[in-house]
Amino acid sequence: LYSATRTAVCRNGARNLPLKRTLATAAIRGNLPFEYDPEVLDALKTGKPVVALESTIITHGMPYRVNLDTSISVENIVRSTGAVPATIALLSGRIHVGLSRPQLERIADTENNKGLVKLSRRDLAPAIAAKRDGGTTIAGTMVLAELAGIKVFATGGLGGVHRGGETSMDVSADLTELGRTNVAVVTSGVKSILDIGRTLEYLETQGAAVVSYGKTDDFPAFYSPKSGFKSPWRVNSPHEAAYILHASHLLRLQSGTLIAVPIPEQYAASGAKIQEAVEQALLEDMPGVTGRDVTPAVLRRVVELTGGLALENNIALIENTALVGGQIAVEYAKMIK
Ligand code: PSU
Ligand code: MN
Repeated sequence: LYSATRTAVCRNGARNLPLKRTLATAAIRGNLPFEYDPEVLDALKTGKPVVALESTIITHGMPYRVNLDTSISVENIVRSTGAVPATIALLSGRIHVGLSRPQLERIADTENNKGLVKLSRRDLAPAIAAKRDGGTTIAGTMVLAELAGIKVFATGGLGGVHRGGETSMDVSADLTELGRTNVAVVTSGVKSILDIGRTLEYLETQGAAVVSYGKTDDFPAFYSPKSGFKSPWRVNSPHEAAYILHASHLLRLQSGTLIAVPIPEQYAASGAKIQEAVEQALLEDMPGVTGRDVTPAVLRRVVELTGGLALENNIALIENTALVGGQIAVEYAKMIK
């Protein structure tokens, strides 16, 4: 199968290189307000591995300085694997693929930059038109990564079906995005503040591949390596994961892949403690908090309740997905060469 698909790639030539096709079209000709970091642009043009990184986690997911330090450390971890990091964000309505240090500071400085928006798919066009600064969610980052020709995207936790979502209909657009955009999202699973069972059902309906990464098929729950649910698939190496992406692109699937990487084992005990805080936070009234403000508000409360422990785990799991994401991107780049 491996050599058969390789031949297919060669025979179809450019048709199997969506990257080059994308770069030759709107995104790079300037019809869209794209700004590529020079290192990222060079990597995309020459077929070097690139890993997209989201920015809602910086603008709305963590407090100032920790957010900046984490984003820098995550980029360095991606670099250590031989891949190029591309943090994606909106600055004055322009789509930035890869941020400089001052640009990272601009979106991290939530105390001074008051106009930062949380940008899911629905928000992209209005925020571009209004020339806003903002952080892209998983859904928003997937849309832009695909346009930029980036196939692998690493982050912390996927949005999902909120508890009670079957009546409130609060279901993250991250899930529908995985049904319509073929980007691999490397995460530590679904946050335990969500309804994990229904989230997995929804992903199945959307046709997204769900793959656990590691020694078991447990589907991880962000702060904890286990959620009590299983993934339909499992891989245990960057090569196997990359091969799934390769097959998915050859099939011309327009749906994505969720690679679920459990938080490292040494955090499992604290993960259980954080879970108790999650349950408490969900019981508390949060007057006036609705829609896109729900996830950040609950996460902030969990950090408060755990005296920062949740933040520590959050950093650890993102650093871990960045490492795995970089390794997968490196293997995938070899396969399509
Ligand atoms: N995980 C975190 N902090 C966050 C998020 C995830 O620890 O801020 C963000 C991600 O960007 C994810 C988004 O895509 O929350 C989901 O938000 P919503 O449920 O509103 O779609
Ligand atoms: Mn929501």
